Amino acid sequence: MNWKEIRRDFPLLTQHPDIAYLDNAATTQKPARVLEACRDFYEERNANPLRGLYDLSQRATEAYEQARETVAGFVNAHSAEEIVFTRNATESLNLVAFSYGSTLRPGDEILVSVLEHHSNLIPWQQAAARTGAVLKFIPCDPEGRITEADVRSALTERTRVVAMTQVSNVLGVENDIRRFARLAHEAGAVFVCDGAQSVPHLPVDVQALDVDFLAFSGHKVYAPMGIGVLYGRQELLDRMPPFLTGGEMIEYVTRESATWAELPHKFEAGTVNASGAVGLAAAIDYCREIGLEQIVERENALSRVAFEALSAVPHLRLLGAKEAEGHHGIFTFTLEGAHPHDIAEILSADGVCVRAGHHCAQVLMAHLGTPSTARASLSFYNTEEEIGRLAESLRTVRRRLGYAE
Ligand code: 7TS
Repeated sequence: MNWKEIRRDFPLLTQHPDIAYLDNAATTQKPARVLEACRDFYEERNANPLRGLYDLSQRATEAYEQARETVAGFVNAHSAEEIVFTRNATESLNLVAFSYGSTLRPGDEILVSVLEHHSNLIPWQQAAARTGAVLKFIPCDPEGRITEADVRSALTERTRVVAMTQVSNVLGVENDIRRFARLAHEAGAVFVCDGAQSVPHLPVDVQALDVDFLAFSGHKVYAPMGIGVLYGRQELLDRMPPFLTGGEMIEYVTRESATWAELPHKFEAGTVNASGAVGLAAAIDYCREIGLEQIVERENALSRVAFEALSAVPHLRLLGAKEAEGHHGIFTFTLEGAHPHDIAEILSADGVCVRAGHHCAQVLMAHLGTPSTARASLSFYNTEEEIGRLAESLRTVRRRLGYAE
């Protein structure tokens, strides 16, 4: 695999060779192919999909529904009806928490882990507040690991929902979703998987994992911003009330009431982001052409380089797993005596992009006793040279802040 050549598929990276983009957990860069697919939609097929009877609108509808088929195949859904397009993982998780969450009763229990991004926490806090359900937390150890015993001891006969991320956006640790979903099902609960950080980096198969819902964002998997996915098991989606209401999601409307459209349209109110969906399909095709296995291998190799390089930086403390394999390309760290925002600003002056702050995971930060960290996150298009720049720049931070060494 010629990774140098693959990197040239990304116009922003080519046009800005001075930038070492290491914030891929926040969003990824876009290959030219994806940008062209979006442009092609607007130049060749643009009309409001799912409405018009004329040819152009039908072409728009076909492109949109073809994208849904591509996504369904990518996550191995049973059918395309199980794929709902949303704006992002956040909206997908809100949809589940609002709609499936409306079936919760006072005293029912919702389980989340302390690793969760706020997008897989606040919607459940709100669902609990609306219904009288109780929100409970599964703890993790200092390296971010959650064991089967942790999940077993949190489950009760009142647990109705277990919502958990597959890969932590802070620590990069991977949860054993297949096993935890089985435990949830044995307890009579549904399992909601936040795939925002796993779908871009691992093959994710909803049938093999046996999850009831999977949420992810297009923009983290080389597609445009503004398109996201919710996979839901058909029998559950069928029984759930709509989330947003209005045009396109209805079957029949009177002055007083309405009936709902078939899946997945029941959950797609209003004009959809067809060009985004087409861009997402192009991004999936692109990743498949490189090969998911190759992507995993390449990102593991880069992870080993980053783990070694960061471990050798004086005064740096790496959070999470004590070996490269447990990171999935995500490296969160503190540097003694340096505020993470100062680290990010100093690195930025050297052209190195990293994220600093609580990473929208304040419960985890409180659990770990660290209010704020810096984070570098990798993609297959990153290079060993960029990781070297990161480590070199980090070595200068304390000096630039006025420390003797
Ligand atoms: N879930 C996880 C695990 C995430 O990492 C993120 C975004 C989301 C949900 C929400 O995704 P969105 O596309 O709806 O915003 N995570 C990050 C991050 O780590 N830095 O910026 C965004």
